[in-house]
Amino acid sequence: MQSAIRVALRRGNMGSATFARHTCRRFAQRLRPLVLVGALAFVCQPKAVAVLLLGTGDPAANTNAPTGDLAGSGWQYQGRFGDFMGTAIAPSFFITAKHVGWAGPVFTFHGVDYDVVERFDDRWTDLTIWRVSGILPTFAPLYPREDEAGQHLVVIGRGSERGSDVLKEGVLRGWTWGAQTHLQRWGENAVSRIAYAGTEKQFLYAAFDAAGGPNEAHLSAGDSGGAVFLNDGGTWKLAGINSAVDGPFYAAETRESRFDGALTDVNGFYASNDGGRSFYPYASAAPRPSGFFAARISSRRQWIYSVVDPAGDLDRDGISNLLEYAFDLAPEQPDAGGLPQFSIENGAPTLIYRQMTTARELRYTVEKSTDLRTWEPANAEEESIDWVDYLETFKVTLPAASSGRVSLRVVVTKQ
Ligand SMILES: [Ca+2]
Ligand SMILES: [Ca+2]
Repeated sequence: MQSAIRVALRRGNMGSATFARHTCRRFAQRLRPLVLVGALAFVCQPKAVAVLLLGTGDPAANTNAPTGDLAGSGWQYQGRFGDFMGTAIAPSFFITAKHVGWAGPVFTFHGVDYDVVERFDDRWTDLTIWRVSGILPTFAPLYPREDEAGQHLVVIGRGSERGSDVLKEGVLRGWTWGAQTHLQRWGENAVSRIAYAGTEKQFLYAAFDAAGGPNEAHLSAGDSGGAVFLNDGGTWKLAGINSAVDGPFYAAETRESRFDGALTDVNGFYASNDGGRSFYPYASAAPRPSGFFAARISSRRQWIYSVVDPAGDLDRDGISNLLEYAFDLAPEQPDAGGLPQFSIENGAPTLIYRQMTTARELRYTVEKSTDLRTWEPANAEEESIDWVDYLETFKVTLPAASSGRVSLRVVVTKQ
């Protein structure tokens, strides 16, 4: 896949970049991938369990598409991928959690089996896009903005029942993970905050609050690949892929007391960073619910569009989806800046452009032409002039002797 953008011969400075700055923060929680794992994270032993509800342990609860205000909130975009789930996101693509791996030969969507034919792992997050043979009849729009915190959500997973009560000094704190029934179930929650495990690896985090409504939902092993939807001005859009939960927990300072569960308050229980050799207590003054992590779609949507339709132009601004990704632009709307900028400095033609340092699959090549028909490598001096998070800005300078008409362009090649 190759795409090129020609830069107009005009003076000007680099437009105002509108990218969000992402700050690396340490991941405070212990993450529990939503498949059962060995000592190392993401060693996959698929075992499907599901959305647990605060208000009821009824195994049949919320196992049909939601209605009323929640009608159309993502249930219609869900398919089955082995014991797990995937969400249709393009005519021949679905997205799921990377750590579930190859879960089966087909994606079953609206009762039809589609052969799974190609895999695209996200290098940075727990997302994998799979291509299927054939055309899926419908697919989910992607949530387009990084403003998810505080929003109400609908989460869908494949399911189990609530397990046994977890009590602390006689008070109900939640439930262990229960019997696995592989039923698809939906629940509700809210995005408590965005959790970061590095610049690119971002999650929507939702806490299992005791004050939540009856549909307040938590996740458990096997909900991996299920989906979180947010309502964007009346349209439900895919915002997250179920990835991990807090845990495991220890009832006492013993390895044998380990359990997994959905807890509205973890205080009084213990955590361990070394598999049960040493422990520390949860002991905050306020109730501290456990929660789940969904791989964030909005921060990876450029990559997603570059996979499912690289030559397409979603916002019809003349910039292909691949180039929107390459230059960190908004695939859904025309951008005010961020494109390569040509100028003349002290008689020397220069080009300033940005690279996504995290897009290791992209190759950026600067080319020059004197007639806009024949292009050749610029072979010019290139220096890095700025680097903020995942965006590095380069300045390419041709010798001042390059007189006459000359054009420069950046060719982006996807490997
Ligand atoms: Ca575009
Ligand atoms: Ca755009």
